[in-house]
Amino acid sequence: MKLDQTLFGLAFQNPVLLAAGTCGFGRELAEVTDLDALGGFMTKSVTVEPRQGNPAPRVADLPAGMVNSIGLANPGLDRVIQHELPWLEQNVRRARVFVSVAGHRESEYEALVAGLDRAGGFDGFELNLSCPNDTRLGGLPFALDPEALVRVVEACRARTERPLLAKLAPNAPDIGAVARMARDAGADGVTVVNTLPALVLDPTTGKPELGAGSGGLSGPALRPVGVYSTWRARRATGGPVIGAGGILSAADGVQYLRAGASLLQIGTASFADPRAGERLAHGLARLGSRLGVAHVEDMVATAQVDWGQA
Ligand code: RRO
Repeated sequence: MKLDQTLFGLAFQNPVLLAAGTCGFGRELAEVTDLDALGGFMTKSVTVEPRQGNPAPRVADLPAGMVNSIGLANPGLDRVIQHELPWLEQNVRRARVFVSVAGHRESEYEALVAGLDRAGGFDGFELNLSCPNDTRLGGLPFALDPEALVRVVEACRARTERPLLAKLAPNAPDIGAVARMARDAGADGVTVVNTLPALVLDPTTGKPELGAGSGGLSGPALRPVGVYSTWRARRATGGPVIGAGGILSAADGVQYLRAGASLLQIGTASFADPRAGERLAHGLARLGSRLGVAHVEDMVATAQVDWGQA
């Protein structure tokens, strides 16, 4: 099965991207893997000011995944422009790079997109509207507040002509409707899903295992939620949808493609194996051919689910 596609006016050599927050800005990973073997990657979410992140422990391992509360640790807008983007411009050729941006206020997203847009070294934006660990000044993430979501996407759309993706939350009451709103507000595509709010307690002390308290669940436990969300988002928008959540094997990737994802993101899997992305791309090509599919686009949205069934 051939894996190349053109989406958002960009050529992707394969559909495998690394999820935001799982590969920093690419530098460390470049020492152990070939970034240019990937379809692309999303950077760690960038905020206007640098963030130290949350107290340790930041990660709890579970039998079917993990819970994290990193707390948006990142070097901040200025340093990303001065230090990270020039490195990406020099060192990444074929992989597509999306800068993930996050904030508390609409004005922060707008400032991030406007500031970054003047720089080179990347192809598009992913608006992180769904971080479970840094909600808006005591409120909900943007992806769970439809009016705020529409305002922030519209404001960012006005600031860039680069591809603009909206990363949504799995715990929205109707993720199809949210995806539709994001598209109507100007997003070129949606990424589904971010991690699911979760709490792990020490049964003896009753205290949370994570330094920050609650966190976000990722890994295999999240996979059916991601596949479902992909299917709903694709039905509601007609695509493009980027699927994320618990993808490890080629069979997992095929589930997401069939549900309607044009591109895939892997996250938790690449913590265990930094070359998981490369392996997934090879595995998808082989499995697709075994299933008799000539081109990856022919597999997208081929799920045999009746609307009444789900
Ligand atoms: O940094 C984090 O704690 C974090 C973010 Br910004 C996010 O979007 N999703 C997540 O699981 N962790």
